[in-house]
Amino acid sequence: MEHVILFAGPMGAGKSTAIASLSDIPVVSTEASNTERDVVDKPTTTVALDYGEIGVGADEKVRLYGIPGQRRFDFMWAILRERARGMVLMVNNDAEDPIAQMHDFLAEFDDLDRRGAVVVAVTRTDLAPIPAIDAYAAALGDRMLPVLSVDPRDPSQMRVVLMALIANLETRAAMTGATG
Ligand SMILES: Nc1nc2c(ncn2[C@@H]2O[C@H](COP(=O)(O)OP(=O)(O)O)[C@@H](O)[C@H]2O)c(=O)[nH]1
Ligand SMILES: [Mg+2]
Repeated sequence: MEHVILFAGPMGAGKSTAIASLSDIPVVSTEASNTERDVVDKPTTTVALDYGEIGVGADEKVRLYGIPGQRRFDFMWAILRERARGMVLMVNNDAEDPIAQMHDFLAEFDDLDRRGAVVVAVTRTDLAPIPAIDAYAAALGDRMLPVLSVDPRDPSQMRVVLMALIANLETRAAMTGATG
C-alpha cells in the first residue's frame, strides 16, 4: 500500500527540512534562486518539489511531497492534491500572522480539510513562542484537526506528526467505511 502525503505551508515553514528528516532515501529537491527576497529573506527556496519516501509498518510506503509555498505554482498543487491522501500543513510561528496563513492554506486545500485529512505542524516556536498552540486549536473551531508544535529538524518529532496524521486518516476511514 502506498500513500501520498503533502507538506504544504508558507515559505520558510520547514517543509524541506521536514521531508529530509523523515525520508529513508536521499531527498530529491529542486531549488532555485529566491526571486522573492522582498517577501522572505532566504537565499534559496523551493520552486518545484521536494520528494522523499518513508516506510511505515511492514509494507506501507509513504510518498512525501513538499510543495511550493508560492501561489504562482498553483498548477502543481492541483496535480498533487488530487493524489494526496493527507497533508501536513506547516506554519512558521514567527510569520506575520501565522493563524491567517493556516486559514489560507486550509481554504486552498479545502477538499483535504473537509475530509479531516490534515495535521497542523507549527514550527519555529523556539524563535517565536506566540501564538500558543491553543490559539491555533481555537481558530480551528470544531474541525478537530490535530495541531502540534514541532521542530522539523528533529526526525523523531516529525515521525510523531506523520503518525498522528496516519492514525487520524485510518480512524476516519474506519468510521466511514472508506478504503482511502
Ligand atoms: N530554529 C528553528 N529553525 C527552523 C525550524 N523549522 C525550520 N527551521 C529552519 O528554517 C529554515 C527554513 O526551512 P525550510 O525547510 O527550508 O522551509 P521551506 O521553505 O518550508 O522548505 C531552515 O533553515 C530550517 O532549518 C524550527 O522549528 N526552529
Ligand atoms: Mg523548501
